This record gives sequence, structure tokens and C-alpha cells, in this order.
Amino acid sequence: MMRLRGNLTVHFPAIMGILNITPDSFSDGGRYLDPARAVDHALEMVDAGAALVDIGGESTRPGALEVPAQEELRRVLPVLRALRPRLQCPISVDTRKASVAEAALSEGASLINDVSGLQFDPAMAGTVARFGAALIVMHMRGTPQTMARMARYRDVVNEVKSALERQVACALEAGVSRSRIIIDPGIGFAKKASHNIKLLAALHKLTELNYPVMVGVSRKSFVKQISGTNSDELTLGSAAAVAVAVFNRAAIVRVHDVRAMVPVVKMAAALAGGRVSS
Ligand code: HH2
Repeated sequence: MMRLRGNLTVHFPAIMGILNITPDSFSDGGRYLDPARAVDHALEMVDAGAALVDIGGESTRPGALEVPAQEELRRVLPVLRALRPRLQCPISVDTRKASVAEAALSEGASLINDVSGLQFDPAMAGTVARFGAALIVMHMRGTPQTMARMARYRDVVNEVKSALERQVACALEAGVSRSRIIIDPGIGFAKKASHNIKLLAALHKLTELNYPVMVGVSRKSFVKQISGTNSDELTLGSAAAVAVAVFNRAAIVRVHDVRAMVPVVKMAAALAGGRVSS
């Protein structure tokens, strides 16, 4: 369980529903650019069982171009403002920029999901600390434009673990509360399919750092490579990876198809000996 700003709590394992307000995200780009559609989709995901919603205004798929902060805010803020009074659950904002985080936290976001793991904007950790907010520290190398050529590891699990340890130390040093840090191995970010598989199979090693572990596998390219690209293949391939992540103690799974993943998470948690919620 994690306690967030404003007395909001999240019980683990939890599902985070993805809301990409972008024209170019790799799975749902362009679908929720209209704020009214975005709000409806977030409400649907929570109704289906999402304990958190993650709003993003910048795609981070391989090769994606950086979006200026003004444009990111233009996409994210209207949806955040409309959702905040209608949702009981915490809202996370997926951004690498401290100025976007600052505006989002002022509008009631509870968590910042920084896919750069504090490497993109030196002001990010201080901003999150000032608001007493939670921070998702994700592992990646380079930027979405350069990461594909940085996917070289001798021991991917230990290298990701040490890098996360260093990134968490920066967050703590800037004043982010220890009880509000979540770590994420960054599946698909500067990683090949073989790296993603090793990380998922050894996810419990990351829990040794004593922070909740979040994982995003939903519809990623390694799922396409292994399970196939049609809609059923993508959903079922993602479900298998979600099940393994939860079995290996992931606290949060970030997914597109919330309704389909609810029974998957329940079963994987029960098999792992976790708490069964019904
Ligand atoms: N994956 C994506 C985006 N943000 N954040 C965390 N913490 N972990 C992840 O694995 C993660 C993330 C990429 O997925 P998606 O949102 O589907 O695509 P895009 O970046 O193109 O919007």
C-alpha cells in the first residue's frame, strides 16, 4: 500500500490505466486528443478497475521527437482539470519536464512518472519534493531518439538495478520522500526483447531495493515480436507478460486494456501468494 498526497491510497498490486493524449503514441496515438474523449476513456478505465490513471502528452516510442513544454501542457492540463473533481483515484502525469510536472502537481496530480529517471531535467526531483508528491523513477538510456543504439548490457538485471539505485539516491537527495518512490525497469527503453525478458523473469531482484516496482509491458514491440500483432495476439501476449510481472512481485502494472487485465492481475497475485481482493 502507498499513501499519497491528499490522503489518497493505492493498494498493491494495482493497475495503472494509460491515457495518451498524443497524436503519435505507438498503440493509441490520436485516439484521445479530444479532451472529452480522453476524460470518458479515463472514467471507463477506472470503472473497469484501474487504481491509477497515467496521463501523458509526449510519446516516448523509439524515434519520437521531443514535444515543447507548452504543447505538452496544452494537451494534458484540460484533461487533468476535468478529471480531478470526477476521480477518487490518484492521477499520475507522464512527463520528463519539471515545468510540466509543476503545473500538473498544482492542478492536483499525485504522482509524476518520469521516464528519463531524472536524467532529462535537473529540476525535476526538487519540484516533486516541493509538492510532497510521489515519483516513478524509470530506467532508460539516452532519449527516445538515441536509446535503440544504447541497448547493450553484460548483465542487464544488475546494471538496471544499480542505475535505479543511483537515480533513487538523487531523488532522496533532492528531498523526495522515501515512502513515495516507485521504481520501474523501463521495459523497451534502450532494451531489446531479450533484455525485456530477462528483466521480467528476474523482477523480484529489483524488489530487493525495497521500493514498489512498476512495469509497463502493454502492447510493446517485444510483445508484437513474440506473440504477434493482431489485436487478440497483442492483448493475450501483454496479459502473459503482466501475469509474470505480478507473479514476480510488481506492485503496479501500466496497461492499455484495463478490463482485460483485471482477472489476469487477480490470478497472478493469488498464485504469487499475495492478497486476493474480490
Ligand atoms: N512506457 C511508456 C510510456 N511511459 N512509463 C513508465 N513508468 N513505464 C513504462 O514502461 C512506460 C512509461 C511507453 O508506452 P506507451 O504509453 O504505450 O507509448 P508512448 O510512449 O508512445 O506514448
